[in-house]
Amino acid sequence: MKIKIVGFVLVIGLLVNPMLWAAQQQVTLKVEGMTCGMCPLTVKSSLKAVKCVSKAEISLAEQTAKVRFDDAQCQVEELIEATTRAGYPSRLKETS
Ligand SMILES: [Cu+2]
Repeated sequence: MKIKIVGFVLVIGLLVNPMLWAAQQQVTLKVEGMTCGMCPLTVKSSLKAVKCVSKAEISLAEQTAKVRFDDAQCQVEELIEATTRAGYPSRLKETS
């Protein structure tokens, strides 16, 4: 009986709290055109400006951007668009 109640409360909690539905996803983008130490900062801020992004780690050496975002709020295409608009065209390298 007690377990049933706990289960019921959990289900209601899931239904009323959309935050629990949010799915974090991490992708690696291959970013082109980064040539100096300032470039990764520009790429990072362009990604952070996208509302669904919670974390962006840019590697100048590897020419990549590891991005954590909420895929309930936006798609990878928006991330690619953001870096491209900032002057650094990117494409999806891997999903994890
Ligand atoms: Cu630069």
